[in-house]
Amino acid sequence: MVLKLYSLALPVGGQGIVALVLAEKQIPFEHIAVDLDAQGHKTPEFLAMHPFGQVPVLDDDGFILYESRAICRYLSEKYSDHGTPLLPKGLKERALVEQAASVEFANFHPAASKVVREVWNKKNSGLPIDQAAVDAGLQELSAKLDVYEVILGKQKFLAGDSFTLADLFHYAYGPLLAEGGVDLMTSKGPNVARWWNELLSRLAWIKLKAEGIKGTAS
Ligand SMILES: N[C@@H](CCC(=O)N[C@@H](CS)C(=O)NCC(=O)O)C(=O)O
Repeated sequence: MVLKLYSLALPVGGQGIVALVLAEKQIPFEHIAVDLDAQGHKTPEFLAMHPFGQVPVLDDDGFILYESRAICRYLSEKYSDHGTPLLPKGLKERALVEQAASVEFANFHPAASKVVREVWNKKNSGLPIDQAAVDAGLQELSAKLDVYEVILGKQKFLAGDSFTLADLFHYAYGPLLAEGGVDLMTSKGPNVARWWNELLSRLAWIKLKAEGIKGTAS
């Protein structure tokens, strides 16, 4: 049976990275749009799949998986021979991807999400922006990107010289910074800018941004 992805159609946050893995790997899937405004993620049926009532959720022939990064890892393993390789097979190479993925989750994501909550979520909902929270988030993110600048001065991507899942996880919140008027990803330093521009120019991402999340199963 074809994979089913329950999510918003907008390729942002967790559903953005899951949809990007599906696109990079050219995996056919059915998209089931969940209407958060109508509380579609809080129905008993949905909560039976995801006890926290969030999107995205993957249904692989009855195997239900939630948490976007876990879904990305699952798909990258299951479809390791399809499309773009995202997880190296060697023990040490894989460990370096997990190291960089942990850095994204423990360092980049918490800092970026503080900024995105203000400049993207609140802005789009018409809520007042807390400038002190923006400034604190920017200071934290800027310090994290200083370290990225050093790492990316020595290698092309975060886990070495190939694009991997560790880089891909940054599409969850990274693009929302610029959409919220924050240019840190390209103004911080030449190495971060080169890496980020390379990520933004990947064809799978450009297509996903232009078209939104659309099922590809015929
Ligand atoms: N850590 C989760 C975060 C999921 C998440 O925050 N999803 C948002 C939409 S992008 C959501 O469902 N929000 C509604 C809610 O939390 O009630 C993941 O990566 O899958």
